[in-house]
Amino acid sequence: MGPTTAVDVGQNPRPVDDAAALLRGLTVGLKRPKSQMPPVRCRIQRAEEIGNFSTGWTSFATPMAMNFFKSLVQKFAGKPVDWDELEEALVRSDLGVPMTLRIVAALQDRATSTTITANDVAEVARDEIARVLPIAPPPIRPLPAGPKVILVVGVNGTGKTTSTAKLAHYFKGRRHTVMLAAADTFRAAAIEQLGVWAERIGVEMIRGQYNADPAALCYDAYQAADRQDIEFLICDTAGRLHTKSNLMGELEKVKRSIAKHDAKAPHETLLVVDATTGSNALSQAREFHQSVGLTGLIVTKLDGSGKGGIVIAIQNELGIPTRFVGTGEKVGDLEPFDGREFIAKML
Ligand SMILES: Nc1nc2c(ncn2[C@@H]2O[C@H](COP(=O)(O)OP(=O)(O)OP(=O)(O)O)[C@@H](O)[C@H]2O)c(=O)[nH]1
Ligand SMILES: [Mg+2]
Repeated sequence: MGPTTAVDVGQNPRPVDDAAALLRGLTVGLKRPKSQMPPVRCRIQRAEEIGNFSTGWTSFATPMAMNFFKSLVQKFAGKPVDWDELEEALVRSDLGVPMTLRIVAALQDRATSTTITANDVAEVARDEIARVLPIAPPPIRPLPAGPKVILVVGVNGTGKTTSTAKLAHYFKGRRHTVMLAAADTFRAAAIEQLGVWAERIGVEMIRGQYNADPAALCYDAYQAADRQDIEFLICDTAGRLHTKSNLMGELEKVKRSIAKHDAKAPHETLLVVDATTGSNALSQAREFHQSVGLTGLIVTKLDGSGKGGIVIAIQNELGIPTRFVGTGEKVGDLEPFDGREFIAKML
């Protein structure tokens, strides 16, 4: 691979805390200008008044999405809350401006004659989010013939390699055959990292030379998987900044080379986003989707972040469903996404 195709392994993009910037333009979409909104103040109840909405998903070290509402409650407990504060809290939870506007507008409809309680906020938010999130996105099943190819993409350090290994473990645990392709050829350590996982999980990994062309490697990996009647070929790729067009072009080339074997391959292109990067994940999803056409997300690091709003923002604004969530560093810390459980946990 020549220098023109070198993969950028610069620092992870810093999470852009642009909530404040977003808020400046927030009132634009409200049904009524704030000056005409009812003088009713939003009284958020204490946590103990709200009850426990948590169900299932016990594997989270921190009950991640509960934090969304808990922090809202803790912030405003026992004092009146105004619309500005409520909007800000919603935007800061990474739900995105359109979703925030939707929730606030629905609350406005209730606010004409009564005091809004925390229960109203929870109920309205739950209803509006439920309208957006699919309950269960389509499961990933093997094809009748030929390997199903899953291309794992994303910016640096989001958890691609770990998620590739977790997926292999997940499918193997369901008695499927799996092969890995170490298509992050830019760093020798990346090939080794996936190699260690492959050995631990007990799946074959196709590797190339350090600096080999990832498109050629994926092409070869498909042939190997097809020859061995493997059901799932999972390709780990190098981290790349979504803003660098040459790096996105390299990914398009990987897709084209796999499609030479099967026009529908890769059958899944999953973007790995780190939940802690907040709204930056939305722009990553937008750029990757435009370039390579995503079929879903793997949202990682939900265990420690206390944030999950990005799942909703990306579904709402880009229509890309979350397929799996990463809930820790261990190989078993991956779960298929379930919208109903997610909402139950969030509110
Ligand atoms: N807590 C937590 N850590 C995770 C999760 N997924 C990945 N990590 C950690 O995140 C770090 C980066 O993971 P990698 O899988 O190497 O990330 P990557 O996207 O392949 O990184 P590059 O190849 O350098 O772009 C590692 O320390 C992982 O253990 C998760 O769901 N929860
Ligand atoms: Mg990696």
